[in-house]
Amino acid sequence: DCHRWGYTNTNGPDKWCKGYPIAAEGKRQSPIDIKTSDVKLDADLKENPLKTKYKPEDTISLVNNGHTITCNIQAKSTLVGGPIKKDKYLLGQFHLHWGSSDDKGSEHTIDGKQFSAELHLVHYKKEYGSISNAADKKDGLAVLGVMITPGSENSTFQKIIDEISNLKKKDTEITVPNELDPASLLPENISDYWTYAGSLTTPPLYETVQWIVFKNPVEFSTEQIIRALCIIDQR
Ligand code: SG7
Ligand code: ZN
Repeated sequence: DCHRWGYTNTNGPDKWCKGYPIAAEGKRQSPIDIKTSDVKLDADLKENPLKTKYKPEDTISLVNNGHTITCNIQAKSTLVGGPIKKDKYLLGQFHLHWGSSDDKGSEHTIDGKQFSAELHLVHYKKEYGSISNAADKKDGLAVLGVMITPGSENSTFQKIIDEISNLKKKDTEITVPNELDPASLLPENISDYWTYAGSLTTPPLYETVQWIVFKNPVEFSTEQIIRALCIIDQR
């Protein structure tokens, strides 16, 4: 069944809960609309700030799973603090969600506003060893969500765009030697974020994700957003 879900009218997000019992009964399903007038300030988060220690990667692996292109990396970068407190989480992969135009695409919305695209940097708790092993553990994952707005070209994302013509077929994977610094995908001021306990946004929709959605967006060029679209139709 995993192969049948998608983003069309007949197999889109509102139909996923059928095959995935967690979503059907879930109490903490993602994505959500973040209502800025309802959020509460948590003083503990200020005392123990979120910290990324991101390191450049030299080899990346790109996978087309039929839903998006995921960039798997060698988990040298770490995330601590903020809602995950003293635990150490490692950055295992990142991927993007997009839409059919500049005003559609992000999964989370902020006061109802949707952004052009949304970048997810997926971290897993170190002791679980991998994303796949952590994915069904209660405290397994922490995902950073970055809103993408149209603007100047992002040179790090461009390194991925340059490879995607080799990924047109579903279930293809390529490994490329490529110097890539994930820190350049983060917005300014990472201490400005909203956080909540949620889920994977795609099947199997496990409720194991601590979401950290940044207030400040990052710019990609419209051309870059469109190029991603040409490979996989997520509309
Ligand atoms: C994308 O989003 C892929 C998935 C990812 C999923 O479809 O990047 O990764 C793999 C290995 O297929 O699932 C467990 C996982 O990372 C959901 O991720 S998300 O909740 O951050 N959107
Ligand atoms: Zn995602």
